[in-house]
Amino acid sequence: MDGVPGLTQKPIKPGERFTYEFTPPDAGTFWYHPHADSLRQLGRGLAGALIVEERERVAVDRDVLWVLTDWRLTSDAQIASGFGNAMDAGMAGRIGNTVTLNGAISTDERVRAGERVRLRLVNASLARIMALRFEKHRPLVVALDGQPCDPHEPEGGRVLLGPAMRVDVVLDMQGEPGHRYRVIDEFYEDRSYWLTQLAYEQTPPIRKNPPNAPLALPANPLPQPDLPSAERHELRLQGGMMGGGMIGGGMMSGGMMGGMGMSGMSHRAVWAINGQSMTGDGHADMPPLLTLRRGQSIVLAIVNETAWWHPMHLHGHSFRILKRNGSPTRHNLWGDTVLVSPRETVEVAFVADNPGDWMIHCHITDHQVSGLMAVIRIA
Ligand SMILES: [Cu+2]
Repeated sequence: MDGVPGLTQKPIKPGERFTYEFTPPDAGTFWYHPHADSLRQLGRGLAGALIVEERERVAVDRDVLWVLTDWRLTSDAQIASGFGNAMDAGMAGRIGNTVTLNGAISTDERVRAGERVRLRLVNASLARIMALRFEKHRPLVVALDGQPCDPHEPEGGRVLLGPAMRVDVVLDMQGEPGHRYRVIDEFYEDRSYWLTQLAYEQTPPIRKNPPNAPLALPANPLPQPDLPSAERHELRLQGGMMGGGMIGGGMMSGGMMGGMGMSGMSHRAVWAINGQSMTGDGHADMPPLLTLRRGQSIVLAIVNETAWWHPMHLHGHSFRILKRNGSPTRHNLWGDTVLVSPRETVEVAFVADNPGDWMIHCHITDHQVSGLMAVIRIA
């Protein structure tokens, strides 16, 4: 049920219906969106959050969801045309000019002094990466992409969220009643803006000090990869503008260049993984980049040879985030999307326990449809 049309399931045609039936193995914050004509359908807002609750009650006063979506709007507030243009494809993707919180522009999110909130952040944008700073507050990250981690303060106090990423944070509302505190997104230099404000009610604090209850979420039943016996593979991300290594014009193997996707929208290949470019919505007839044996532990080294950020998403699995540029990560991090900075190498590990054909792709949708996508087969 984490499929891709033409690969693992048929697209749902206009007027048709399809019932998704599955038992979610893991509690956490997830989301869903189409993988057909992805750029326009997701870019026009066809996405939603999927929350799987823990069996045990989590000790917070409120559970709050913020689905954050970036839009490129015209001056009369219509969705701008020009999806899939070459500039967006080869650079940072279709970054917009308006960010909504649960579908609307927000100036105030009401909170109560003293309360402990679990805030589920979902970045449902096509391309915008976010780095959220909570003025005078100290968010603690407790889960990434639905998977619990050791509670920790994010680096620099900023919650980093690439497209498709989810971060659960715990926020103790230790501000003053009646005051407002900005939530600022400062990922892109010189283009910071405030997303909303934590707007405190006038009422006195419901408690003086943060509660003592443990912050760690109950574990999910994830299979631990066996690192000594793990099979190692490298995925080299290539292409884009300004990166050196521009692709195109016969350098790439694998064919399908500029092929028509299922949508009929043509996307030129400007990115590649290990020299292969899968474009559009993917191609059922393109051979898998990797074929893995079911049950095998896998280490994937994702090597970003480009000058751009890439949130790399694997379908059908969650992986452990092991290393960044050779240094072990802390806080026991798992995810299904890992944000890889320019020239960075990130190592992830997982057990290939879910048989089938699974996409791995950049979740900056312009990058995905113009070549930064591949199939991993688990047989
Ligand atoms: Cu990308």
